[in-house]
Amino acid sequence: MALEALKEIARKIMGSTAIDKKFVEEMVKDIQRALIRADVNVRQVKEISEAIKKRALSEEVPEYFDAREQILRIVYEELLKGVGEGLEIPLKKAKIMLVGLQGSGKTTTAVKLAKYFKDRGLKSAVVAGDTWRPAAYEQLKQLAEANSIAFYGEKGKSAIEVVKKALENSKEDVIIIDTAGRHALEKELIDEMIQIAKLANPDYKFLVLDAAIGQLASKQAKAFHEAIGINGIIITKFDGTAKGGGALSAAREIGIPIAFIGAGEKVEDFEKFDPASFISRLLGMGDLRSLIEKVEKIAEEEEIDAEAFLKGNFTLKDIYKQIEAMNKLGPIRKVLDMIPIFGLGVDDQTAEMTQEKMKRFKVIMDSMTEEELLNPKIIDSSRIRRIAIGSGTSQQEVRELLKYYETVKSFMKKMKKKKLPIKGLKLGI
Ligand SMILES: Nc1nc2c(ncn2[C@@H]2O[C@H](COP(=O)(O)OP(=O)(O)OP(=O)(O)O)[C@@H](O)[C@H]2O)c(=O)[nH]1
Ligand SMILES: [Mg+2]
Repeated sequence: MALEALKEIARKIMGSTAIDKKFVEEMVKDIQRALIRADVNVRQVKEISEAIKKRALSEEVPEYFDAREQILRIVYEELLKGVGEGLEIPLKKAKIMLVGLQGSGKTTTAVKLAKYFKDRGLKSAVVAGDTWRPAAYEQLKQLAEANSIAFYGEKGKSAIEVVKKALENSKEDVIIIDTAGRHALEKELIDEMIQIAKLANPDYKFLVLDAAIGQLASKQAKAFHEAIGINGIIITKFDGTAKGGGALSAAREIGIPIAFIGAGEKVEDFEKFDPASFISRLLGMGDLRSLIEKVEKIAEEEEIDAEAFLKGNFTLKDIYKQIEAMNKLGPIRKVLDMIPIFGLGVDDQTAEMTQEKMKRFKVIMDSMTEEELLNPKIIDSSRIRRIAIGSGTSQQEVRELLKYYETVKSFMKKMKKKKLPIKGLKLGI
C-alpha cells in the first residue's frame, strides 16, 4: 500500500537529528509522493503538503515539544483534515440501503454491517434487493445464514416487491437492503434505486466504493450522490490496493463522510471509520483509542478509578497499579506500539528495558510511605535519599519515577481531551 510510506516518513521525522528547512522540504516531497502514489487527488495533495510546509516552517515549537514532535503533530493534523469527518451512527433502529457499482462489495458489506450491529446488541436483517443477478439471492442468503443474520428475499419477484414485503414482515432493529450493481450508472439502475429509496425511506443510503478504483472514486461518488443523495461512503477492499487514497479523497471532495472501511473478504474484516485512529495507524503511531479502552477495562479489574485515572487526578498509588495493569496488558511491546512515538522505532531491546524499568519503579514505590504514595508532592530531596537507600536504588532513579509520574499525569489529561498526546510522551524511560 502506497500509504505505508507514511510510516517510514514518521519514522524519519522521529529519527532526525536536525529539523531544518531542508529537512522539511524533503519531508514534504516524500509526503507528496506517498499521497500521489496512493491516488489522492492532486489538488488535495497540494493543499495538504502546502499546509504542512507552511506550518512546519512558521509555527513556533511550543514549550515541552521538541521540533520533531511538533513536525509530526503538524503532519498528523493536516492528514486528519484531509480525510474529513467520520460518521457517527447511533445504535438504534435504522434502515440502511446499500448502492454501488457491480462487484464493489455491496452484498458482502450488507452482511458485514448486519454483523456489526448484531455484535453491538441490535437485531439485524438483510434484504435481497438484487433481483437482477440470479446468484445474488443465494449469495446473500448463505452469507447471512453463516453469520446467523435474518434474511428476507424471494426469487422471481421484483426488487421493489421484495423490499416492500421485507419491510412489512421484519421485526429486526436494523434492516439492510442490498441492491443490484451495474457496470456503469444506467438509467434503469437509477430508476430502481430511486424507487427503492422512496419505498424504504432509509435512514442511511451508503455508497459502497471499491478502493481499487483509485481516483475514479470521485466521479462515481458524484454520480451516485446526484442520483439519490447518499449520506455515507463505505470503502471496500482497502486491503488489496495501493490506491486507497483515491476513495478517501473522493469522500472529502464531495463532502460525504466515510462510515466504514472493509479490508478483507471475511465478515470480521470491517471497521467503523475513525479518522483519528486511521491516521494514527497510517503514521505507525498506534491506535490510541483502543489503548484507552484496554486501560479502562483493566482499570476496572484492578479497581483503579478510571475516571480519575484518565483525568490525571491520580497518585503514585495509581502508577503502582498501572504498572501491574501494564503487565497484565500483555507484552509491553504491544502496549508501547499503541502509544504514539513509542510505536515509532522502539526496538525490542528498548521495550525490554522499559519493562525492567517498570519493575524497578515498583521496588522504589515499595519503599515509600502511604502518605508519599498518595501525595507525591511531599517527596523532597531528603525523602528521595531515604527512598533510594531503602529500595536499594539510586536517587536518580527515584527522580526518574517522579518525573514519569508527572508525565503520565499530563499524558492522561491529553488522552482525555482526545488530542494527540505528544507532549506527555517524553517519559524518559
Ligand atoms: N479483499 C477484499 N475483498 C472483498 C472485500 N469486500 C468484498 N470483497 C470481495 O469482492 C467480491 C465482490 O463482492 P460482492 O459483495 O459480491 O460485491 P457486490 O457489489 O455485491 O457485487 P454485485 O452484486 O455483482 O454488484 C467478492 O469476491 C468479495 O469477497 C474487501 O473488503 N476486501
Ligand atoms: Mg451483490
